[in-house]
Amino acid sequence: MLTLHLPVAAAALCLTVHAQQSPALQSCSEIRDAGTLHLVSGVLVPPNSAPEFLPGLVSEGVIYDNTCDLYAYIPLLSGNSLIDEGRVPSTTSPAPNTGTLNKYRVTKFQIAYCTRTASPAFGGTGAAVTVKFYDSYAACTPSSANPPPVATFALTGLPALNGDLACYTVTIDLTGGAEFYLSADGNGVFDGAGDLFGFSYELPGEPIVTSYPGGPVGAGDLTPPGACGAGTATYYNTPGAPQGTGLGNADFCYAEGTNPGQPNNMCRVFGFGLHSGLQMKIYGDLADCNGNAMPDALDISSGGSLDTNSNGVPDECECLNVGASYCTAGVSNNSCSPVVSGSGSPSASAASGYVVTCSGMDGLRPSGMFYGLGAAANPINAGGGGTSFYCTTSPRQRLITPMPNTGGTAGACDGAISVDLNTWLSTHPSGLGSPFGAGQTLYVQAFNRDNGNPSKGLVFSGGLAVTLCP
Ligand SMILES: [Ca+2]
Ligand SMILES: [Ca+2]
Ligand SMILES: [Ca+2]
Ligand SMILES: [Ca+2]
Repeated sequence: MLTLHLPVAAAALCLTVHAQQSPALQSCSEIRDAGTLHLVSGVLVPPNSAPEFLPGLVSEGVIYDNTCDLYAYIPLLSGNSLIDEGRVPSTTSPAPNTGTLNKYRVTKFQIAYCTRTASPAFGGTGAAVTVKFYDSYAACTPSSANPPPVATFALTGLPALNGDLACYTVTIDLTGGAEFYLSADGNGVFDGAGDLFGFSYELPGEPIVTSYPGGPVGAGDLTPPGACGAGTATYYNTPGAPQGTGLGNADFCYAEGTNPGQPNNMCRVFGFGLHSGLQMKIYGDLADCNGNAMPDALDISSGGSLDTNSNGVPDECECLNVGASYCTAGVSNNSCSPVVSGSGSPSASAASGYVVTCSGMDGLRPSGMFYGLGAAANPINAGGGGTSFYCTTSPRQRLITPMPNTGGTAGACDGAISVDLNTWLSTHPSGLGSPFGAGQTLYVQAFNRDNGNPSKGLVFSGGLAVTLCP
């Protein structure tokens, strides 16, 4: 048992300066990293696990870091809570704390607490910590003076020891459905009006032992020995710093509740040269591929962006040109009418990944597929009864040689051919229209032999206009 339980020297000093207001800080020399609790599944992943067990988002970044060690915690009686303040910067926040988003999708947050509960291994239930987040929080005011919390997490069964005081950090992973949104600078704009957010700790059921229950761990120190920069250790300010003092966190917090065993319903000042208040680290999803300073996930969920391929990326950021049908398909002697379609993403550089298929063809017939550089709709012997069109301008480039068999069944319309256009383009650098580039449109058409058909003994599909992605 390495955790100490001694008043820190600073707390003694505060007795002479802020005797009526200072939270009674208690020492906690060791804080154990309990790992990451994936809230949706309930799985607690120990620290330093193999990366495959902790699949973080590629775009994830720290949006708030108030973890500068004070090696102290603030005893908090059950029924009471402490509300602290901070700021996550918007795009209008002045340098060096300038954000890239005006609203953040919170994916994780890290709490730190000391507890005197016992873990299930010792016949207890583990620690309980309730955390709430507030938009536009007015510093050092009661929760009732603010809008309702934007998120509340009543965490139970958290790591504890045998009932002796033990202190932990736990990262709460919200991915998979428990994420929430926090407004940057309170309302999305740095304007001095409600620029802060609030977060509160409550430890319901924390037993009182030898005068001091557990409580949230304190953090924040702008002066030596901590000397953590305000706003640092975040994606926007000194990302490499090991820890920071939370941006916008002033040297107080608000204590509220119904348990009269400690000063309550008042702003409590820390004083004694330390800073800020309660430990908290918040991670957000920084993905903003469309550059509108709003989370892409929100763009999609709000309907502002389409995500037709359900990959979580707004479609306007992707190249989803599956091809556009145009022109008219002919009809064969067996009443077959071939149809071309594309799947994948046509690319001027990829080696594969965009397949053009012609289906509905006469079964077991020689066939072909080609492209031209312009769209057309020129009837082929319409005066003689032909129903097919040339849907591309000349010249035309054959895509499959020799003529492939359509397969399927003789007399049925179940023949089909296909070609990966990306593969063809990348292996034919001098093909018609080369060099191939993004934005270039190719016009694809297919046909099969149909002896006796007025359209030169052939039946043609309609056209497929394919615009190449990079
Ligand atoms: Ca504001
Ligand atoms: Ca504070
Ligand atoms: Ca966006
Ligand atoms: Ca998409």
